[in-house]
Amino acid sequence: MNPYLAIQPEVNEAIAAGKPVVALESTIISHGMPWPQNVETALEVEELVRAHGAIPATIALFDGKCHVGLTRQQLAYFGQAENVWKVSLRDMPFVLSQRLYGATTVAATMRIAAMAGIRLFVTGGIGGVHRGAEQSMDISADLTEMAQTSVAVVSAGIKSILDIGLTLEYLETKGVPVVTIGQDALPGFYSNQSQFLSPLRLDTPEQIANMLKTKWELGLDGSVLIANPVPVHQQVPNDEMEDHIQQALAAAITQRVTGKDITPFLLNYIATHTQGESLQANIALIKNNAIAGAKIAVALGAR
Ligand code: PSU
Ligand code: MN
Repeated sequence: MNPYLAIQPEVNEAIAAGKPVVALESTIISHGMPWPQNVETALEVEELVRAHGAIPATIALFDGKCHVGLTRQQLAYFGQAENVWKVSLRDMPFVLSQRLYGATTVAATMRIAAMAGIRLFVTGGIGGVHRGAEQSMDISADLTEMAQTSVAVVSAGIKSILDIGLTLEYLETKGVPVVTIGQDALPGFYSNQSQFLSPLRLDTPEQIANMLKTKWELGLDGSVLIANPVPVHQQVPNDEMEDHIQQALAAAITQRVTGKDITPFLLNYIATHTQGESLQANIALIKNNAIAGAKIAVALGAR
């Protein structure tokens, strides 16, 4: 047993018994959404996973360990405390050895889920290749992690604060399949459409579970990006978001925001400047992803 892992008993039993488990990240709670909606949403997401037959395991760092499965109190702490680090792979050894509080990104959550034996992970949006990356080289460690760690990721597509085309190219280079549930267009996070076709499409949780199993049985390590469109009545159309995104990107440059602070800055700027409309879409899509993810985990477990 890995000495840095602390798995909640319920989660541990489910993993040991081969029952469906869905990993959840904590950066979205601490750095991706404002309080109190962040905590309310995190609790609702856990409930939805349970209601659809799987055990939720929210992942975060504290007391020098990678915790897999949080109590309500721990979850609430991560939604309110100001001293929580945003932890991607490179930050893990520092935050653990210093015994700090760390909220895990997609990359760090995937790695810890894999250590614990969980194969499916649900989030809102992944990090990717940023606009202007040909100059800044800002490419999220989420992508390199997806290339090597065998945990499937359910997201609402690729967010248009990123360069969607370059992110798709990067995933193709790294051998990461991108499959959209139930439609031909790749969803654009806030909107159920982006300007890109999805490289792949499947329509049922069973088909997706089959594809995951086939990939991993072939010995092709790494993730699959499962794109789940936001429900149409809860989306914010792309052209409406684009203005806000442009302003957010300009503000990030003026305020000299760099490195790991860029993504939280953009998310916060957009949420503030859309009078919460984007936040409502964000909440709707993550709940929608929780349901889809639980169904895929159940189908994966039934095989
Ligand atoms: N995109 C969102 N919401 C989020 C994030 C991305 O719509 O909360 C978070 C995720 O935790 C993701 C991280 O893994 O931001 C990516 O950060 P970076 O771009 O610094 O790698
Ligand atoms: Mn970055």
